[in-house]
Amino acid sequence: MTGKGTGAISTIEIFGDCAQDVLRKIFEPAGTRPVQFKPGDILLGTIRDDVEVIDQVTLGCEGPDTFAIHCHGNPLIVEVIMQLLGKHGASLVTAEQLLAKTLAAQELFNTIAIEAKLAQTKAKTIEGTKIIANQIGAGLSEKAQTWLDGIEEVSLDQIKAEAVRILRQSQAARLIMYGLTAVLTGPPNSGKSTLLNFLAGRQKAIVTDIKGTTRDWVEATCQIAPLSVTLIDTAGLDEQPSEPQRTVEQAAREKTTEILDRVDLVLLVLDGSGPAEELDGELIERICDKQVITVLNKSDLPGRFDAGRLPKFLSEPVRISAKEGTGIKHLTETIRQTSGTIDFNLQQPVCFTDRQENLLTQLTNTEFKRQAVSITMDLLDGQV
Ligand SMILES: Nc1nc2c(ncn2[C@@H]2O[C@H](COP(=O)(O)OP(=O)(O)OP(=O)(O)O)[C@@H](O)[C@H]2O)c(=O)[nH]1
Ligand SMILES: [Mg+2]
Repeated sequence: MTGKGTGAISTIEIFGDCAQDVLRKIFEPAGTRPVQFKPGDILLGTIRDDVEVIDQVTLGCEGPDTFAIHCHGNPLIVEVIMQLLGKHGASLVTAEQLLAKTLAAQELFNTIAIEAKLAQTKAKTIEGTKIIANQIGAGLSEKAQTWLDGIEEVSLDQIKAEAVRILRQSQAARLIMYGLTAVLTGPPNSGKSTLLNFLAGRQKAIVTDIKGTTRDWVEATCQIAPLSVTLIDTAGLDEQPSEPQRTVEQAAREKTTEILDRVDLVLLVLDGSGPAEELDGELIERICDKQVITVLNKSDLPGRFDAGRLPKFLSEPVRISAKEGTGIKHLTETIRQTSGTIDFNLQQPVCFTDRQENLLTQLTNTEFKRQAVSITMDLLDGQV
């Protein structure tokens, strides 16, 4: 139940029909009286593997089938106790599975509320936690309940249109809740690493005036409220790598293209103080169907860059100086704008799990009202 780091105490929860039988094999109470494992009792004793003492612990008897072992907080001790429990037949579940089971047993919450409580722990920003909290009594729960309550009056087309809107809103919501990943790419020496360092607020990546400084990719996180942005700085891509560097160049290129495939946003960083160079062909191919922000860097130097020569699919460039920090506000606004997260209404209904997304997608394709009712009921009360 506790984190994986070192602490004073760690807690291991054991539950299920045979929990007591397993405990009797590994827990030896202090004192001579036989133990009853009565709910409410807190027992002092040792965890033992046969005759070998693993740790002195307290055992909280939380219910007839639920117990909490409070051991010393060294992760190695926790690991040994977990293995011992496994040896005696306990199976390992994640804290999330346990929470889901506990909440479901209480029958107080609908499925969306349980999913919200689980998702809360993963949200990357405070705005993300608010979006999720808003889906419990209001938001998605309320919308689904309104569909069910008004099923006689509301048309199927209206429900489908609303489901489409919720799915659309959810794309930006997901970025706010779970974070946005952006890659810094472009020709060598354009200032990608300088920009990463500026946005991260510290010197994460090495900066030099030598082309090809960055080879391995470098990651840093920065807050561009309401977003938590993971920035990935990559090797500059050059059409003609120099001969002795070719193997390293090739490996760096492969890594960059792999990263480009999985990011939400591309920041194409170009040197605005030089002439508009020919962009790498493979790079263009990779990014042409992605969300791209063109960044013209080094605006503190006289500009010789002819933006008219840029490929047509690229948007109007944002001019910045990563070295002096000018234009950064415009850049962060453009990141919010492009990701659809600017002025995002945290109260609106959105989906935040794959299960919800699948059901809403099914809803957009449904032909009959009774099918819509069953999907909506599933949305509210289906299996977590
Ligand atoms: N004048 C000026 N120089 C800059 C600016 N941004 C970066 N530079 C300089 O440009 C050079 C290259 O900067 P880097 O950040 O290493 O460039 P990069 O794109 O990461 O280069 P590679 O890793 O080789 O692809 C360094 O000498 C920086 O100091 C800027 O806004 N203005
Ligand atoms: Mg670099």
